[in-house]
Amino acid sequence: MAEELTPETPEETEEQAIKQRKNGLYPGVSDELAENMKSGWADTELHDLAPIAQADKTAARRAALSARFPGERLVIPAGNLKTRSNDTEYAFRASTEYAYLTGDQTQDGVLVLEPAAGGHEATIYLLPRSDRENGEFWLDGQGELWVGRRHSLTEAEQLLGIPAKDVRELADALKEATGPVRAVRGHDAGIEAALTDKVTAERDEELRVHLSEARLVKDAFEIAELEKACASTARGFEDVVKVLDKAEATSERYIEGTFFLRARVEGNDIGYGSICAAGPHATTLHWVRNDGDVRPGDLLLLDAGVETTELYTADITRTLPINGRYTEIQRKIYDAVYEAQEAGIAAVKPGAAYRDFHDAAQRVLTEKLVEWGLVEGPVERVLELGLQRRWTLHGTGHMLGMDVHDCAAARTEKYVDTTLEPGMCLTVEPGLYFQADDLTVPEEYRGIGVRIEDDILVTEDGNRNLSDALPRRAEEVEAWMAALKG
Ligand SMILES: [Mn+2]
Repeated sequence: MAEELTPETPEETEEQAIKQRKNGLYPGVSDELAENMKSGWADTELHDLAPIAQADKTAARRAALSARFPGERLVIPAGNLKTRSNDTEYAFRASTEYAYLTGDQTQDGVLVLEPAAGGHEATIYLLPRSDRENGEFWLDGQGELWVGRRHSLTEAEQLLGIPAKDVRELADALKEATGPVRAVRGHDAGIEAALTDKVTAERDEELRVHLSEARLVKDAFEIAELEKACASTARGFEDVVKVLDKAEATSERYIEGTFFLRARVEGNDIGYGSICAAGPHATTLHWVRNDGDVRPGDLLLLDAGVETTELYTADITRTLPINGRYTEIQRKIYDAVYEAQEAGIAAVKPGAAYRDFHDAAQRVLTEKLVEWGLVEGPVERVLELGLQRRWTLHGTGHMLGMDVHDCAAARTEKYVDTTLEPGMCLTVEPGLYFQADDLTVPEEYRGIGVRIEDDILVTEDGNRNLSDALPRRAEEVEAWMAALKG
């Protein structure tokens, strides 16, 4: 086998040298070293592993998927590494569909449900442990010596409760497969290439839609994960309040970095780019450059969420006075948004229309805008024409789960036109935004943006605010900040 490491032709020499350079490996391997590296390694196989905590839940999710598409082969890839620059990659994050159905997060993994008597047989295709004999262990960029130990296929089977096979055999197996196939697209170009003459965009979209709608109602494991995400996020917000003086001395980046530290220590990552918007940046809905000044007297709009190790994210916004006290005009706008959010949260209950909480919050905001003389009433006229939207800008919330904008592929009748059910989790996040250059409002309003966002679980008898560890009422925010700053 050592011969394989020895280049045979000049072209291969160059090719191999490039590959080795790309992987940061030393070119030129003697037969003696190649032989030496094959042996002297302990057997580290793990035995009798207990299944992962959500194994019974992922099995139930696969059973629901199986029942929806009888007799069809279903292919759900985890996805591959994405290049950031040259030979460096972004941190890997498994596709939501794959993680939801397997509980696994391994790059290049693929779940396949194959039609069988009584439903489907599931197989998870993974890269096995690195071979020591052929040198891939230490000469390949994805060898375990470079990227760390993987689970063996036997270990993966025990953990996930799904039979496992070598993913390098999958593309050929799919090419030879007969019968109807559907795949989740957009994650694994190699798998898609193997299926190119077997799938259609329309049928694949039906699979994607099903997996989005399946996640609308959360099971007990998912609710516990969302609780964890909210608890970690609340601690991240506390971390930020404690270092606002350091942010004042530097920039919004200090806030971003502080929150990220909490996300990485307690979870997998942030669930989306943190919006750390001080002063007039708060009026930019997706301000993620986070390179601005943090000034006492201004507001900080912080919209951020920790994603747990099992990939469930929180999505919380607080708008805080940087020096600890709201000014009169800031407080007036803040209280209006708070009142709108209260009305929105009150409208979240089983049997209510999904649109109700949005309508309730928009009505309160519109009443305030009319009352302040910023738009001419009556309120009904403003709502009908949507004139309030110059300052309310966005919808009042969305489903929350593994994706921050969860279940995004669900059909309208299953999402925005649906009625709420226990187990659904959504954000309620009204806001008011007065752009710094908005000449239609008095000068004192300009450059102020306020949003308050909480994560609300629909329960049997109403709702539960999963993010209520963080204060919302203005005077409670001020007292909380004063206590944290000591
Ligand atoms: Mn949100």
